[in-house]
Amino acid sequence: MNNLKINCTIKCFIDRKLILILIMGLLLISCKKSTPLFSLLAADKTGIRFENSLPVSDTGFNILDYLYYFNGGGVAAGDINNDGLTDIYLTSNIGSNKLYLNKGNLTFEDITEKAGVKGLSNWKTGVTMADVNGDGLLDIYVCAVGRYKHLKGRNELYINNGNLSFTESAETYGLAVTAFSTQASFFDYDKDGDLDMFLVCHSVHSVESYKSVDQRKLDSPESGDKLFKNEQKEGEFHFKEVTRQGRHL
Ligand SMILES: [Ca+2]
Ligand SMILES: [Ca+2]
Ligand SMILES: [Ca+2]
Repeated sequence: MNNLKINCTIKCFIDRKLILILIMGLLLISCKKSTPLFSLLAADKTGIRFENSLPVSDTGFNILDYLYYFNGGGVAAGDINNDGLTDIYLTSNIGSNKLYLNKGNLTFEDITEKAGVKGLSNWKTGVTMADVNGDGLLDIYVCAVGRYKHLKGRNELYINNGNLSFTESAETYGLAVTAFSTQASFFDYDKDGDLDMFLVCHSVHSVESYKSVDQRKLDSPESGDKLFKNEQKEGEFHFKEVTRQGRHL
């Protein structure tokens, strides 16, 4: 009986000791200062001073007129001069877009003006970097909203000249889309070696849109997503809209 009591006391002591060690271990882990994964760098250090400002007092155009007013702009990151450093392009809804050249050590130079890429439209939405013409240099495709209230604009394609300047060529390439464009993606959907484009568009509904479901089958030039085929491999630097054919792929 006495032996049993002694064994039980020893076991309880060991159990309590284990629990104490466990608690101390947990306390040590929780006291250890965690290192954040990211650090916020000041604009003075990086040289990136960009703000997508929208006036809230402009009664001529606001979220009541346009549901997507606060959707924001866009950003694309890519190496425009093939120096191994990632450069950054930002779109502003109503201000100037900005192109920042990476100079190394996380410092950037604003080359928007000399590169000729500040934007032509008065409501820009998104941006994509892709080598649209397949010459080994990243080009820039900017999405915009056009033909709505006072908004005048179209999507813009900036072809990289290889000397830190770009030439706006959307008309030439068949990509000067006037619509409720949100964002474009370039990918080779037909696997012929050139980049095709899928364009995501938003829509501004009117009362007339609440009608028969058959309306879903109707095309709208401004709303609805669009697919464009690159005909470079067919010998032309031109894109052709194939949205209807794309529905059957
Ligand atoms: Ca670069
Ligand atoms: Ca290119
Ligand atoms: Ca293709």
